[in-house]
Amino acid sequence: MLLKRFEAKTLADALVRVRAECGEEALVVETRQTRTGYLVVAARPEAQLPRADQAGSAGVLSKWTRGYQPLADKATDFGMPTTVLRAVEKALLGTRVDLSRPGDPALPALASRVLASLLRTEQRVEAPETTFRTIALVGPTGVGKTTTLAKLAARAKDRGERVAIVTLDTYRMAAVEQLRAFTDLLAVPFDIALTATDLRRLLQHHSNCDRIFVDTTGRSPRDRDAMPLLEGTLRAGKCGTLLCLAAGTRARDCQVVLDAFEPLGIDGVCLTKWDETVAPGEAVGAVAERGLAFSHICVGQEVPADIVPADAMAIARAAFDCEPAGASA
Ligand SMILES: Nc1nc2c(ncn2[C@@H]2O[C@H](COP(=O)(O)OP(=O)(O)O)[C@@H](O)[C@H]2O)c(=O)[nH]1
Ligand SMILES: [Mg+2]
Repeated sequence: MLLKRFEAKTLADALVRVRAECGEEALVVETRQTRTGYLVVAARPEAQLPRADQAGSAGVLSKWTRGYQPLADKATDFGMPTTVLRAVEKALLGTRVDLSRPGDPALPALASRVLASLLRTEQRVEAPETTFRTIALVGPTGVGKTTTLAKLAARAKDRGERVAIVTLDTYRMAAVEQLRAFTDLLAVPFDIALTATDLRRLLQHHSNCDRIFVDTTGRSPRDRDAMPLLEGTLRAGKCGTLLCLAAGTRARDCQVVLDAFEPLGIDGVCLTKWDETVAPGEAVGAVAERGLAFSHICVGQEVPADIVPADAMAIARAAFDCEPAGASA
């Protein structure tokens, strides 16, 4: 069960119990006064989603409850997988909202909170004190790795951090020139690493920097030989890894990309090109089903403006209300 109920004489006592059992990160879905005290419904942080590609047809074919139907329709249009929507519906049955008929005004907000509790976020990328100092951007070709790196580097510089940029992408000369022009503009050091040893040396050289961003060559997820090499290089540099995934990628293709890049150890996912799709839910669902965390959402080509840190509530609201998460985040 995704949600757990806590009852106590006072609200404070109920919240203490929530914290003790679900941890500081627990998301309170609902608070209610009862005849004997207070009831708090909270989402368990360890709640696991079923994977759509492994779930078979269980629960997929049956109808939605009448109350949930309009929300499920919106979220389906948004691309959210049925398995995720079914998990949210099941959790809502444990709350006081009335699912037997449409129109309960509390439902959209509550459904969003439940969905948000299933979406993890990775915030260390922009945290002031961080273990996340060296950050590599990986992903398929053309998804916006270099653009996202430029946005993140500019934001870090804006916060007053000392930034350096290293690229492993020497596959295309134009890619190096693209980054060089940007680093000149930002006035931050820029280096090229050809090997794992190079990368280690350069990271050592920039050890006075607060944040080092590492750009990588785009890899087709089906290029099996390339991945171990990239993995070895990034491991040598002890890099945190952000996967760039285009928000409009279809669920099946997301699975292929995630399968290919998961061995690198993905710390966070940047959903890029959110502005180019009306159905980012397939990508959102695929990432959430694996328990991976969302790091940022990229909403356009402009550097550094078109990026927002991922906000689980904003994504969930977008799914149910069809508001763009980039706008409401
Ligand atoms: N619309 C849109 N375009 C983007 C976004 N991020 C990157 N792009 C564009 O996608 C293209 C490829 O970007 P690039 O950073 O070179 O991709 P890379 O090959 O993964 O490094 C460029 O034209 C970028 O301007 C985004 O969030 N929205
Ligand atoms: Mg690039």
